[in-house]
Amino acid sequence: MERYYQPEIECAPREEIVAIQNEKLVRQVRHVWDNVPYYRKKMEEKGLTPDDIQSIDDLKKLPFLSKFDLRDAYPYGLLGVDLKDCVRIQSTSGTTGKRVVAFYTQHDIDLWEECCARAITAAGGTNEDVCQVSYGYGLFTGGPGLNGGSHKVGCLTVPTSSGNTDRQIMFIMDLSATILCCTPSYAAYLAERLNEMGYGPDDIPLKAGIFGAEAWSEEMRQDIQNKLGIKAYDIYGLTELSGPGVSFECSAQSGMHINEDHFLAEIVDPDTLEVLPEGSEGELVFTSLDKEAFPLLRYRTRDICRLTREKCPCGRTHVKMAKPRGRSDDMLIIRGVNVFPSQIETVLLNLGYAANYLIIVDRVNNTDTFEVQVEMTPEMFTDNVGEVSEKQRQLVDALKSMLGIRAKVTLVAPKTITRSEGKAVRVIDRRKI
Ligand code: DLL
Repeated sequence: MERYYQPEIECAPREEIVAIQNEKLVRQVRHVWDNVPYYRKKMEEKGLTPDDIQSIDDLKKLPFLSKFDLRDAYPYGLLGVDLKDCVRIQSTSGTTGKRVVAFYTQHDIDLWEECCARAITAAGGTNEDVCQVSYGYGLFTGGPGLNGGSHKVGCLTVPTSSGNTDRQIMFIMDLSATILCCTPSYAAYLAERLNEMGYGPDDIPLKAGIFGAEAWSEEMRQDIQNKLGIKAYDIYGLTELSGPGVSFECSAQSGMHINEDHFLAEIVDPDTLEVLPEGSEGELVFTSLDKEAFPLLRYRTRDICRLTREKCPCGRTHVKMAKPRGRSDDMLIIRGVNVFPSQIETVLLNLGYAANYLIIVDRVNNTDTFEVQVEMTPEMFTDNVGEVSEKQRQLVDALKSMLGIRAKVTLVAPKTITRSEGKAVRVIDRRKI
């Protein structure tokens, strides 16, 4: 049976959702105009006033915001309320330049946690569940967001945060945790450890996982589901818009419903910025319709994906986004060819490897070098040189047919590639060092 946290809005007829969006957009543009001089200036430069925005059809007139603006306006330049009305900040784990700092009023926290509660309920969560939150707590939004959502649903919340894998497993087994929230790469690691400790899918009390914060393939979903004996649900979000819960999967597991009463989505061509028709692949752009403290309009996420309004069997009416292929900035350009790490993951899992790999790119004599280190599973580990080179050849061919370019494949012994407890680091690009 499909469960909903707020059925009246999650399953509302399309006209009702559009009416809510129209009303909220007009109000939000006025709020930003009145309170965020940085964005008001951008509107003025385009000759716009709030009166030009009467409905969501006018959205395309508004200027975009990008990560560049966030850095430019750091830390307070995009704040929409007095600092005394803010109750929290969260921040990204950005490795280059300034971190993004997002601000929240109590109202913003409530709506964020509600979005996470919708995701947990869609994964079957009720007040009878034990929900272990193994996303990091602190500045990262994963832990605090799912923690708040879990409280709202009434689950017994186990705030383990990330890391200390043996303790995670102790709590899962001793408290009979039924829902696990963490990154997919950490879920894969927990599954590996549980299996090594002799727990098969039927011994593990978990029934659902809510995994996101990084790109993961359909093959990885199957692998985690089989090893943990659960149904694995994708969840998406970003700090700039609140955190996890901007969109989430339902039982159909075929794309994530965007919480359209709070976030208006567009797909644009990343080069021309032209809005693309439904179904096209492009950059995801979001407008937050009712956030007070950090009200971003037309924010360019750099995530590449597509939207679909096909009717969903779960009964929800909100638009769905496909799994993002990864950020446009995760995309590697190797010898002129676009390569997403998630494509490599697909190849590996299809050939029976686990998602333990590292991509190393460099430039030697003006030519890109491209190496993929792949960890053998214990079952395939062998000292037989002939067998190893046969496996390598098979991988080189499979990668070539997926990507169109040749990689050097190095097979490494089990357990030699560092496991991730949060977002996995899969790429070393020495060209940038
Ligand atoms: O990763 C928020 C989050 C926490 C989402 C927990 C889901 C679960 P940031 O650290 O700001 O926020 O990173 C946001 O991560 O723009 C995407 O590129 C990527 N991302 C997030 N969820 C997914 C997903 C959190 N389900 C950036 N699939 C986003 C693919 C994802 N990429």
